[in-house]
Amino acid sequence: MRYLTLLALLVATRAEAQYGTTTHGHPTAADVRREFVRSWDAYKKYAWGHDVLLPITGGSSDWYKESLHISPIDAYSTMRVMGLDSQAREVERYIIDSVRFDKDIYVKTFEVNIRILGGLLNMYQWTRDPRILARARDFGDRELKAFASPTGIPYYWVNLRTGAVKGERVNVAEAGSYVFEMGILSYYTGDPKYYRAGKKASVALFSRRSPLGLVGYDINVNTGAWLDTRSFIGACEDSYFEYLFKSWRLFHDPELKTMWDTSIAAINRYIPEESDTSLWYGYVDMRTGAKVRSEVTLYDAFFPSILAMDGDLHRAEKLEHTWYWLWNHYGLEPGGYDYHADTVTDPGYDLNPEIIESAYYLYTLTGKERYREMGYTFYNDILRYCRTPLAFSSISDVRTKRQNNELPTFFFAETMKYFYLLFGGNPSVNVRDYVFNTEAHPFRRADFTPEEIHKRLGIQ
Ligand code: DMJ
Repeated sequence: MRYLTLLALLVATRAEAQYGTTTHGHPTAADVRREFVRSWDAYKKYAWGHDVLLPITGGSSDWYKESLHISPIDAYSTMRVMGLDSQAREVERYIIDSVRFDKDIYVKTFEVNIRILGGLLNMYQWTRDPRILARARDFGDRELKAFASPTGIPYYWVNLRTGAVKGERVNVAEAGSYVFEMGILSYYTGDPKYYRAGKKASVALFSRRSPLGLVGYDINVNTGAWLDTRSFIGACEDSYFEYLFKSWRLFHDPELKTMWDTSIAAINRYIPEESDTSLWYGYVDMRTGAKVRSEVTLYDAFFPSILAMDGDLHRAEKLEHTWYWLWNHYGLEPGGYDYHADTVTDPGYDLNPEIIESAYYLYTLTGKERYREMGYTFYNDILRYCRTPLAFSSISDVRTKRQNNELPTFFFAETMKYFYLLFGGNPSVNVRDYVFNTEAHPFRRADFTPEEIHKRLGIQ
C-alpha cells in the first residue's frame, strides 16, 4: 500500500515537472495566468526589444530587418484582462519611451493592422493616455498609405517610412479586414477618414460578389478582378466575414449588417457539407456554387463563435463538435485537413486559438459545461505537446508532435486569453459587453455611443 502511494507520488511529480501544473484534469484560470507569466518572463529575458521569442533555444527573431515589438503590443490586452498590472505598465512605458514606427521597412498591411494597430488602440482604451493614442494614430496614418489603390483595397505591403506600396494580389482576408480597427481609430480621433478607408475596402469586395452572393479567394487590388474564384470561410477569407459581423455589432452601421446577412445566407446555402455527425465548410466556386475541394484549415474553427453570436446555435455547436473530433483525432489540430480523404494536408499547429475561442463563445452563450471541458482537453494537450522549458512552441507536424522553436505573437494575444476567460478568469470582460478584434483585443461596447459613432465615423 505504502509502495503504491509512493509510486503515485513519483508519477505525479514527474508529470508536474513535465507539464508544470498540478491540475491535469481541470486546469484553472490561475494555471493559465501562471503559464502566461512564465512565457512572458522568457520573452523578456531572451527577446526583449524583438518581435518574437524562440521558445526552445531562447533567442529572438524579428519579422523584418527592424523590430516592430509585436509580442509586447499583442500581449498587452491579455495582461490587462489577467490583471497583470505591473507587466502592463512596463509595456506602456516602453511604447511611449522607446517605440517609433518611422522605419524604412515594408510591412504586411493585414498583419500589422490586426496586431499593432489593434493592440495600440486597445492600450488606449485601458489607459486613455494621449501619448498612446498619438502612437496609434501615427501608425494608422502610415498604414493608410496602403489604401491608395484604384479599388480602395489595400496593397499587400506598405513601407512605414516612405508610404511606398507593393503587392497587387491579396486574399480576401488581407483585402477586407480593416473596418473594425479603422472605425475605432476614427472614433478615438474624431476623424472619419480611417473608417471610410476600411469600409471602402470591405465594400469593394462585397460589390464584386457573384450573383450567388459569394466572394472569391484572391483579388487584384488595381483592377478588382478575381484571380482565384474559390469561395470558403477559412484561412485567407475568415476575418473579412468576421469583421462585417463584429463591426456592425460595435458601430451599428446598417450597411455592414446588410453585407453580413447577404454573405452568411450565401455561405450557408452553398458551402456546408453536413452529415448526422459532422459539419464541414469546404470550397465551392463563387460563380456556380459547385463543390471544388473538401479541405478545411484550422482557422475555420473561428466560425462557430460568429455563428453563435448571430444566433445560429445549431450550426455553431455542430461545427465546434466536428472540430473537436478532429482535434482528438490527432491530439492537436492540423493546419489543413481533407475531410473526404481523411488526410492531413498541412501538418503544422502554431498554437492557434480559433477552436478555443469558439469553445469560449459557446460556453458563454449556452452555459453548457461541455465547452469548458473541451477547453480542458485543448489546454492539457497543449501543455503535453507544446510546452518547453522556457515557454511554448509551435508544432511542425501534429502526427509526430515535433516542436519547431516558434512562438507566434497571437499565443499571448489570443490563445492564453481565451483559455483564461473560458476557465472563468475575469468575467467582466465577456462577449456580451465587449467585441474582440480578430487578434482577441477586446473593445468595450459601452464606450461607443450611437450619436458619437455617427458623427465621428461619418456614417450617414
Ligand atoms: C490570428 O493572427 C488572427 O486571428 C487572424 O485573423 C487569423 N488567425 C490568426 C491566429 O491563428
